[in-house]
Amino acid sequence: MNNRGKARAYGNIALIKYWGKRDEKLILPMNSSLSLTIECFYTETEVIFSDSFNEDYFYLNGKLQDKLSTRKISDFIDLFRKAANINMKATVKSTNFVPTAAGLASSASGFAALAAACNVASGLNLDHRELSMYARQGSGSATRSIYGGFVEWKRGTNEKDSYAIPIDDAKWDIGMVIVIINSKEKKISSREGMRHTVLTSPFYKAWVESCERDIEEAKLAIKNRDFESLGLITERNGLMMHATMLGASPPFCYWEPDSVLAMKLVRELRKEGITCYFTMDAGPNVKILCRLSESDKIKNRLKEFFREEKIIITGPGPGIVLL
Ligand code: FM0
Repeated sequence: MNNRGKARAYGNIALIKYWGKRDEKLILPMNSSLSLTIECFYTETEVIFSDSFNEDYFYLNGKLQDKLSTRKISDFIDLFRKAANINMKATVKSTNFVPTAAGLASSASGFAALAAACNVASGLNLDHRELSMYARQGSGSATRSIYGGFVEWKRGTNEKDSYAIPIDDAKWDIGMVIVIINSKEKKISSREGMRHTVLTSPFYKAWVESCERDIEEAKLAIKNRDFESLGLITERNGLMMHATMLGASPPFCYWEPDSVLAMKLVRELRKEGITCYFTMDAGPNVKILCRLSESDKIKNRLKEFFREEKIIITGPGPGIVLL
């Protein structure tokens, strides 16, 4: 046992979304999802186990965190402590590396980095597949951040076969342009939003069925390097996820007027021959799947309406890195 581990994990953006759990404790999803790991945003986390600690300490960006957020980290580390028979408390130091002024935060890179660091510190030495199942229990989207490029998180049939697998390294002129749109409204967490949707939206069943089709078509498009098909599937899948929320009771919506503006601009760019497609998650930001070689052109158009520092270009990111 090392007692210490440090790792980096990158964020990911889902093209086929995870939206809804069939088991809230084990974080088992209703449907399989597919994402692109991105290099512009990552988390570095160090975990140290020691007999000299009286409790768990969690530092985020250099600041000691309160009881509530430390509790979430403690519960997650308990999974490793239990499996490796460790009784020691831990100190966790985590840093988010985010493009300036972005306001992006990610539980995906956070829990993937924490899982990878715990894996080393606990001496468990799990392989990537097992590690993705541990990360899953911190946050669903973290399952996919274990790997780079295009990644599938398999729905599975039980807690032992719901894990991520790498699909393709995405090194074929794939990129994203992220438009940061500030929201004045209080955010509904994805955890809360998806729970409410599963419970109340009559569109939910149709969503899960559509995902079955979308994920197969998306994987085929990646295999054939058919970027246009992949983009169209991405766009319709994202829109359908947001439609489930509009059908919830009471309904809710993450879009801001500027989100709609960015989405319209993507459709205009497409008419002009630039292949790019939008998707949105549990917030107002718009993520544009594009050819990395065309990302500057896309940024230039967006600059007519959005401040330059709010437009971030990124290529595909790698899987977890041990530090
Ligand atoms: O990433 O309740 O992982 O597939 O980003 O922690 O399991 O924060 F658009 C929404 C991510 C959801 C789609 O949810 O939820 C996606 C979303 P948790 P997450």
